[in-house]
Amino acid sequence: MSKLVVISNRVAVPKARGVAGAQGGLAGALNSALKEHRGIWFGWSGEECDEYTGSINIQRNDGVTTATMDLPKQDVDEYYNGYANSTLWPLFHYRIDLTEYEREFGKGYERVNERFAESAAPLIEPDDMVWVHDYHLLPLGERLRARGLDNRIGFFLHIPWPPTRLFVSLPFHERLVETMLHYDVLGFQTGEWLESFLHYCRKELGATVDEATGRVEYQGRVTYAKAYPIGIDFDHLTAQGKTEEAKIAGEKLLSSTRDRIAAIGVDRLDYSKGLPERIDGLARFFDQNPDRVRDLVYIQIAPPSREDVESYQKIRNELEQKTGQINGARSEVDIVPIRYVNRGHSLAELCGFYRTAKICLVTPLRDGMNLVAKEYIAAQDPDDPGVLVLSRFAGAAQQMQEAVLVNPHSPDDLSHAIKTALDMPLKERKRRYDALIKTVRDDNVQDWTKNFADDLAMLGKN
Ligand code: ADQ
Repeated sequence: MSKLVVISNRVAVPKARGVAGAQGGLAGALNSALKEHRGIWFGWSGEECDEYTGSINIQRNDGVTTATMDLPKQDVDEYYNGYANSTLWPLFHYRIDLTEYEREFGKGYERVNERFAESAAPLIEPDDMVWVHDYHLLPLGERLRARGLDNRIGFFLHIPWPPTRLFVSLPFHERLVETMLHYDVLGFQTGEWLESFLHYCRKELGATVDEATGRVEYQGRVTYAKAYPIGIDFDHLTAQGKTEEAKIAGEKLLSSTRDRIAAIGVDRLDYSKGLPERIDGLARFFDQNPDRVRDLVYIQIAPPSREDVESYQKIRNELEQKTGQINGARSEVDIVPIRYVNRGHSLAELCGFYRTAKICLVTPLRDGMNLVAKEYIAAQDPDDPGVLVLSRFAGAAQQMQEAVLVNPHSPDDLSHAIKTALDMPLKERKRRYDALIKTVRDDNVQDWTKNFADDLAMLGKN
């Protein structure tokens, strides 16, 4: 019987939900997928070793088999902190100004992808389906093919695909995309990123592209590219929202905000999430509505991430400074307008916070999808739902048009959206919630997995 082999940079076991959350949406989504399919999840352990040995550590946890390998420090510096997080991540989030084009990073990236292929190949049997995840492993499919694997191999990109004009600034961009065309199925979060990818294939590679079906033919191989918007594990989240832990967290927030409305933001501390811009928007709101400092308290939950990368240290400092400035200018003895919490929380606690907060600000400058937007809606009380303020530039905005949509670069737009949310009558809150909950509940992570796996099974053998 064939099995599913999932390969991603990191592996997170189901129990470590708090940790998984801090690592990003990928972990939470895959836990559900792996429980459903008899499968193996392979990736880097997160540990550094003195020398690469190729040995892997296999564990069985809660119905999921995980296999991990350690990487030497040079690999972590060049592949993970380097090419993945200092080159591809900023470039794919349209931040060409932050993108570092170091030759050594590229070499490390190729070397580690080869190590992934070498260690994963023995785990893969002839009929298995292989599902590779995210920007760390774009060339892995080609590396596995070079080892003689003709399995169905699919790839899903969790982050945006940039417009061709930005992408061509990457040295060896053709080579990178050529390696991707060794996958059978390529998944993107939204039609927008898919369109950019197909445009690149046609314009820069001269591939034969059928936009209607996503069929890309290049050098005798066929790949199908399609959009699969990721969702949340709705049932799991709803269950977490009913726990005692969620109740206590919600009550704690409520009692500490007293008669003020709580607005919340929950983001990894990342420049793509538009955090300083959000604080500017709040400052503008308080400037334009000085009498409302007593109405609103904003809670920003932002666990640090990728702290070895310089641009992440900068964003942390910038956020701390901005929060300090606005609190310095606006606080009263009994009032602090912004609370900044620099750590992770369990999903149950987050659910409690989401339900208590009457406004959620999800305002990334660019985001593949953004699961916080969906989690917030899922956690609401249907009889008294809160308001989601959502960036137009998050992938989630394509499915969530009934949110209050904003341009996160504009402090005036943000200020206006906050005011709209604060003053929104119950009837309109309910109307918007009823539309939003539908997509959050129906287009969930189980569907996402099934859609991708079904397509891989069906389209993969070409
Ligand atoms: P991320 O950039 O990490 O994921 P997102 O989709 O918002 O972004 O997922 C974050 C996850 O981390 C959420 O599930 C959230 O609950 C959790 N989280 C955030 N702060 C937390 C905290 N303080 N404590 C605990 N958990 C916390 C990438 C892409 C996204 C895409 C996902 C999934 O960048 O665009 O939506 O993958 O594909």
